[in-house]
This record gives sequence, structure tokens and C-alpha cells, in this order.
Amino acid sequence: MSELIKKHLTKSDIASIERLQEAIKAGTITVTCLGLCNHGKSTLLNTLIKDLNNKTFKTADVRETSVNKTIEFERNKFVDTPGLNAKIHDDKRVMDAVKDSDINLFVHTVTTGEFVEKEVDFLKKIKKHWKNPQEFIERTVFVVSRIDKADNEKDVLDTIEKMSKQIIEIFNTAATIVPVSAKRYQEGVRKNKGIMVSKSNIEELEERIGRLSDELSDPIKETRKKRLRAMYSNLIRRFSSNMQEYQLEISKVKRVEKDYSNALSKEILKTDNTLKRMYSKIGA
Ligand SMILES: Nc1nc2c(ncn2[C@@H]2O[C@H](COP(=O)(O)OP(=O)(O)OP(=O)(O)O)[C@@H](O)[C@H]2O)c(=O)[nH]1
Ligand SMILES: [Mg+2]
Repeated sequence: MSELIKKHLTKSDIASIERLQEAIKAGTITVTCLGLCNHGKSTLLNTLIKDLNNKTFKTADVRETSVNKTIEFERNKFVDTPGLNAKIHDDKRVMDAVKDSDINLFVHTVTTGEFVEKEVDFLKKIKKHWKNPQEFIERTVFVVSRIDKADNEKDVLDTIEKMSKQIIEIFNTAATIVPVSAKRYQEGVRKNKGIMVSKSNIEELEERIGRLSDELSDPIKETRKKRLRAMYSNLIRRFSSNMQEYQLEISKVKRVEKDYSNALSKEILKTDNTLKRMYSKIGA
């Protein structure tokens, strides 16, 4: 980007444009984790980036994540977001992250049962405001978390069925739902117990993300180019509206200058006439 253009942009404009330009070049795919507070988003992301000590994305039993955090791992950029129900302004942060995202992991804890009102509201908001809600569903994996906490497998299946119906009711289309246990996976790896790893279903989720990344690689590049084009059009619109304001300002200044110069000419003429009269009186 030329220095001349940069001079007219805000820091955040420049950051957004450079982020998108880099993403188009590098081809990394952004995976964003969202969902209610305390449903296991950060623990899941740590698991996916193989940080089994949960040091990268902070985790806790209380509301923990309050800002969006991004970590690059292999071909993906993983983004953690604050819980949907935490604070009102958090919802906007989540929505912004989803707008910038390529693949979403909507995390929902199995023991909560079906989606609660807050989650349904968020999904309805997406359905209402998204240009292409079908595309959101195609790029989203609904992750049923903490299946180690479920009493039995039937409870997990029941919850999945209810969630599936709710998604169809909102979006009129079926979605991918994957049940997992990040804890079981982490323990399985630590204790070298293959059965725990396989029952955690994390590998299945990784495969899904990998497959989606492959399938969406070209459309994602196209989406990013579209986003970049939209950003440029916005800037051009902003520049031309600024330009109109400047032109208005210039014509105002010119008018004042003209009025002043007219008044000055009149004043000079008046003084000139007075002098002429005085000279003729004294016979000069
Ligand atoms: N049993 C069990 N507990 C889990 C699992 N995943 C996460 N937890 C626990 O759930 C709690 C919340 O996990 P976080 O990963 O911090 O949840 P979060 O959704 O990021 O929470 P916020 O950042 O506050 O929105 C922590 O105590 C985790 O240890 C799991 O698979 N099984
Ligand atoms: Mg968190």
C-alpha cells in the first residue's frame, strides 16, 4: 500500500486490509470458536493446537475469556471468543469474529441439553443479518462438548437430536454436529491410552475441520477477495464524501474571500472619491 494512501487511513483500516492481504497470500484458514460462557471453547482450542496443559487459551470454571485471541497452528488460525452470555458488548465481539471467520466451531455443553434461549437468539440474529445463512451452516461445525460428563450415550444422542431440530427450525437446513470430550483426549494422550483418545472424538473433529478446510480453500480465498473489495469500496465512498466536504469548505472560503475583496474595492472607491472631492475644494 502506498504511503500516500496510508496517510488517509486509520490504523484499524490499515490493519484490516493488511490482515486480509496476508491471509489471501498465505492461504491460512481461520477457525473461530464461539458459544456460551464456560462451555469449553478455550479447552477445545488448546486441545486442537496440542497444548494439553491449557496454557495458550486461558480456561477456568468462571467467565474467563473476555477478548478475542488468535493463535496460528499449522494451516489454521484459531480464534477464541468471549462467552455469548457474558457481557452485552461481548456479543458484538463474537459477531465481528464470526464475520471475519472461515470455519466456526459453535460449542455447546452436552449437560445443558438443547440450545438455550441465548444461543437460539444468536443463531436467529445470524439467520436474519447474514447475506447467505446457508453458507454460515456449511462453514459451521456444532460441537457438543464435555461428553465425558453425560450419564450415558443416549443422553448425548438425545441432545444432538434436539439441537439438530432447533437448527433446522431456524435455518431450514441440517448442520454438522460432532460430540467431543477435550478432557478425555488430553488425559488419553497424557496416559497414552488410545481408547480414551478415540472415544474423545477429537480426531473426528480434526478430520472434519481438515476436510472443510480443503473443500472451502478456493471459496474462502474468493470470500476474502470479496471482503477486500468491499473494504476498498467503503474507503472510496468515505474518501469521496470527505472530498465533497472539503470542496464545500473551499467554496465557502472562496465566497468569504470574494465578499471581502468586493467590500475592500468599495472602500477604496469611497476613499478615492472623498479625496477627489477634497482636492477639488482646495483647488488642487
Ligand atoms: N469434564 C470436562 N470438563 C471440561 C471439558 N472441556 C472443558 N472443561 C471444563 O469446563 C470449564 C470451562 O472451560 P473453558 O474452556 O474455560 O470454557 P470457555 O467456554 O472458554 O469459557 P469462557 O472463556 O468463560 O467463555 C473448565 O473448568 C474446563 O476444565 C471436557 O471436555 N470435559
Ligand atoms: Mg474461554
